[in-house]
Amino acid sequence: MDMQVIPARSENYNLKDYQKVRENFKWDDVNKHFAWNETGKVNIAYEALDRHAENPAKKDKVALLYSAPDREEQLTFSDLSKQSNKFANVLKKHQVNKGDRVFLFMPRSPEFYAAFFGILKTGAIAGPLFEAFMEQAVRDRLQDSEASVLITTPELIERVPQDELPQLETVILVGEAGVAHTYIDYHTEMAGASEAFDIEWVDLEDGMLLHYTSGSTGKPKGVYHVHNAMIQHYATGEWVLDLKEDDVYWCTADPGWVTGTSYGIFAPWLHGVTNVIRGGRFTPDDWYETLEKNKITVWYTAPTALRMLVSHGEEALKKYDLLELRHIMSVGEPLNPEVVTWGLKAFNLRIHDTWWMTETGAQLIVNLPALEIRPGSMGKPIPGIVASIVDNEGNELPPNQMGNLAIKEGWPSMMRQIWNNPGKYESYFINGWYVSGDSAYRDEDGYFWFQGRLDDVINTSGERVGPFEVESKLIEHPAVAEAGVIGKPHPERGEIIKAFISLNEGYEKSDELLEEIRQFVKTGLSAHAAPREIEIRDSIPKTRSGKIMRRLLKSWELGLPTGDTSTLEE
Ligand code: 6R9
Repeated sequence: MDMQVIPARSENYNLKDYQKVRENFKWDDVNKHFAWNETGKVNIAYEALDRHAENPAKKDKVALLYSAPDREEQLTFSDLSKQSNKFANVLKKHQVNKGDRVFLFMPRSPEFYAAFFGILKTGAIAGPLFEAFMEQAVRDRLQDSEASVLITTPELIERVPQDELPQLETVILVGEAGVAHTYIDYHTEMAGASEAFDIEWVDLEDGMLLHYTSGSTGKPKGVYHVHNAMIQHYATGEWVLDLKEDDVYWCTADPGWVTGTSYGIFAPWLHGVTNVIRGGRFTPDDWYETLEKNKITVWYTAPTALRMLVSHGEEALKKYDLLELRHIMSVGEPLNPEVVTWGLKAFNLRIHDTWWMTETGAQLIVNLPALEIRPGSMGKPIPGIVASIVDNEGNELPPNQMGNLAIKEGWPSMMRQIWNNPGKYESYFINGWYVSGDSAYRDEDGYFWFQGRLDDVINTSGERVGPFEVESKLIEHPAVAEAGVIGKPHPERGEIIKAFISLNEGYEKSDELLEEIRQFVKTGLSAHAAPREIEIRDSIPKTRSGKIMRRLLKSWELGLPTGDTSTLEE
């Protein structure tokens, strides 16, 4: 087969000799980059902020370069270190202790990042939530985690059903200074708080982060990460993000998603690099403007965004001067080979695909600057990671055979628990392998090729949506009797959400009703979980044990053979 190959970058990279590095690599070698290696005292907030704030050569460097349509702000490492100290003091005043869950439900803003690190400095566990979440999504996560403190805004507080959250003791509102009469006001509290804080030293295996993510069954699960993950955030920051002292880095992901924490917060700041934070939703021109205005050098984004830029056309791009941009990466869904080819032409740069998951905490299979790219492939495992394709019993399969993409258990940033659900956690592991739920194959040269999800999880514009959550919301609507939800392939968004429903007695099909049902999910759960297409059927296919046969719905939708339907209910 004639395969297109994009040669490795010619600069002198640390990982030039990939195979040699892989063979000699030990995770312990990364430890020497951290203060705790000498002091024995651990806290990721110290390594990412305070260490730089204590360094005379670093303290006045811009850490956070914030730009939103209505606000521009720069915070140095020293500023951010002090702001987060203040917030840690605010939390202490409200009795927050190590291990408590403190949630953030607010847009990206300087206050978000100060609060986030303030939480970590108390030894508490931070839980960032997407600002797009509606009441039910917020309730499920705050209930499951038993969060005792929530930081949110006057606009979003309406979506927090406080009477159903008995364990939620404290709500802090970030709005106009002083307006939060009946709540604790962020700005008032911060004004009265000290800039000095005795950071809580923790163990590498102590918790720091809870990210909720969707599976194919049940409610979203709380993926629990510990401070030890910093080892891998740091290492991949060097190898994959290719961060250098003078870089201006931009990760477009929201911190409600794991990419927005591991790579929107930790990796750049562990390296002491200037990090651009851009709030709000953006049009293609906003992307280009942000890149140009901030002279961004390293950019981590997602296929959906890149596909939007492709369809926006090359003329638009010509208006901008993006000569500073030197390194681009992508994550979240398959990166189409055409987009990689477009990137070469449009930016004269390679776009480096990276594969990982909320559960894995950091990148695992990637295209390193030092390796040639085979467009369409996710690349190869980073040093320290053993990846393979296994069958359902956990036996390795030979090259070019499709199977479960699996990782040998025990890398630094691996999740340590599913919150309150040990059984779920155990179910990820078979025969020493972490089984990802993705199907893939590996070619003879060790490149991995993504094929699809093996479960029913939907990936729409890079966001994981659990069909069960959407189905549950749909059947709360009085007109809906049953619902089955699938991902339907879509050229720009990867997949869109399609719902099949049956109606209760007394309801007639109409466009108004369908729109009402769509809005019901949108305002009850979240905009990205609302089905773009709804189809009414007399009944929804189920197994004899009552499980919705999404696989069958999908085959119908795509006009594919329906396969084994022996368990289908009459
Ligand atoms: C970081 C993140 C994980 C799922 C994963 C897979 C899909 C992620 C991908 C990719 C193809 C890539 N995915 N990266 N598919 N190529 N480079 O995305 O975490 O939100 O938990 O999603 O996303 O299906 O299993 P998360």
